[in-house]
Amino acid sequence: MPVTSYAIAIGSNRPGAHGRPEAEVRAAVATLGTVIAMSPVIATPPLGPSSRRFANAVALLESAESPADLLARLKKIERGFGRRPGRRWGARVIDLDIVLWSGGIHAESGLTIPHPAFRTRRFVLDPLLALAPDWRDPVTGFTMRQLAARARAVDRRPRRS
Ligand code: PH2
Ligand code: MG
Ligand code: MG
Repeated sequence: MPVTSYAIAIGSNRPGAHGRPEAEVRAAVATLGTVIAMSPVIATPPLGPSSRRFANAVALLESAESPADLLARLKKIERGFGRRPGRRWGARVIDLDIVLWSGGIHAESGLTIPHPAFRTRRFVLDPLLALAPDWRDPVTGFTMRQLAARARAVDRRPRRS
């Protein structure tokens, strides 16, 4: 395959062999390969049932791997960091998700790119905004700048009880 760009979201909310979650995130990025840019590592409140805060970041990776091959390699890295299959959304040492790639829409055998849930997740959109504000989501046509602004607006909306 020709070299393509991938946006990888990295998350950790459990200490591991490298130390605190932020150190796990940085160590994971160091194993990814040709990382051409990395966002700041941010602390985020957990979305979902886990009670621990996350360290999150996004890295831009260049690779000639197919999406399926890259996914298999990311799973291997997760296992190497001590991640074990368990409760969905449980605390994890490392989570590596493919969010976007320069190949557009990809949907096959258990892997959907763009990541189906990234458009509402500020812990993905805020770091992406820092790296690739003009990258356009091939599904909605919105740029990362627009998606991040929409997600911020939703967070500001007053909640009814
Ligand atoms: N990942 C999840 C579920 N919830 N919350 C935050 N803040 N950051 C994450 O990376 C995250 C989450 C499932 O992968
Ligand atoms: Mg995830
Ligand atoms: Mg994952």
